[in-house]
Amino acid sequence: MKKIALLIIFVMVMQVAWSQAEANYDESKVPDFELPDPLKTFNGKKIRNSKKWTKKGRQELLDFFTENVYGEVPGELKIASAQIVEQSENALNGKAKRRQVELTFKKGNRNLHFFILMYLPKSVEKAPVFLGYNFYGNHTITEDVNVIISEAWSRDNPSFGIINNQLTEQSRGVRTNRWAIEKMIDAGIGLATIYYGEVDPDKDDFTDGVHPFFYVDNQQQPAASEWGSISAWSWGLSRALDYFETYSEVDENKVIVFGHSRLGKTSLWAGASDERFAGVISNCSGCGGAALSKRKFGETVGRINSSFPHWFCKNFRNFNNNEEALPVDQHELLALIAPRPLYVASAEEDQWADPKGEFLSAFYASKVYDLFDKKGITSDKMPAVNEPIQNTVSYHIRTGKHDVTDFDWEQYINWAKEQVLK
Ligand code: GTR
Repeated sequence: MKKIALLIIFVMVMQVAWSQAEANYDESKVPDFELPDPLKTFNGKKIRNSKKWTKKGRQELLDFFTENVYGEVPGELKIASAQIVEQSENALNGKAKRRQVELTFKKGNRNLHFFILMYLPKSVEKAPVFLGYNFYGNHTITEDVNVIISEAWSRDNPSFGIINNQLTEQSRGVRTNRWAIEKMIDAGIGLATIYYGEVDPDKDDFTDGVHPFFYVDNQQQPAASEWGSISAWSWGLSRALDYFETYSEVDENKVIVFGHSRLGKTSLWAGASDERFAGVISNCSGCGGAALSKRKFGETVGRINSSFPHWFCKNFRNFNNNEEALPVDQHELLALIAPRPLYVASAEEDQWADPKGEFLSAFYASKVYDLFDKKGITSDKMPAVNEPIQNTVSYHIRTGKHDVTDFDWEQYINWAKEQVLK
């Protein structure tokens, strides 16, 4: 038994080593590729104004990304009930209000619950918020002992004390470094966060989470054009926004959706597919997020679909090792967010996510922002590290690794004040 376990671990380690070894990190080996022009329709017609973009170009791109990349949501599922299960007027040493809201969804005999943890500035009656998922439960983002520990499945992380797929007291506060809550509150912006595993556990299993709510007959998994996990997580963010529309303490017109890494891919898709989000932040989102797929630098479409078969819809696999065949690229995902403010950020040591590809994507998306007279990224030359470019489309690359830091939040807060809240 022990030998088999060791063998399995060995094979897994080798797979990871192989997948990383295979990745290209050499700029001179980036293939020649032609990027699709977002200002041309699929049959080659030029898009000359924002009206044509919104009606034609945007719509056909949105349809393509829906059916071939992230997958469509197969139906509607509304909030069955929303309950504030815990609150305080004196959180964070009296700086903020805390609210914990449970949203419940029902269909047949199925139930789904997720909890939104909010810290809201006392100085504002109806607060703008950053809305973003966390990786290991709401209780990990703060030391606050009142934050409810999720009962949902979690990936193990022994260094955080997470074993047997369960979240416990031991992991309280282990991710405080990624959430500059006090800086947000000081700037008059709230934070709303949700544990993503409550909407859909992050594993290749379509029997749990929200997916099965829409199965017909004996369906076991979504159809090829239907939603993977990223689309399911985005769905959850939109439901949180539905809730804010009914909730007086949050300004539903000033909700900025944020996400890191796989959850940055999620925030981009949420912002692209739901135009109610007032602004979008993608932190180190990489392949299938902000990075251009056709550069094949770092993680590739084939790699991501084999390591994480549940993230995208099955149709996306048609482009495994076949990025040339993609009639779109990720700059067009970013363009779907226009004319709303967008912030793309990278980290210097996060080559797996292709910082240059993330930057160029923001640059090429800016063409669409131009149609709306909104300033994007005006040069294709990458800025120096730690020197943000802040316009309606913003970008920075900071020193350090794949992570979310105070530096990142300082930029997001600054940009939010200038571009979203004014
Ligand atoms: C990596 C994956 C990336 C990124 C990251 C994360 O293993 O290859 O695409 O999403 O996980 O979400 O932390």
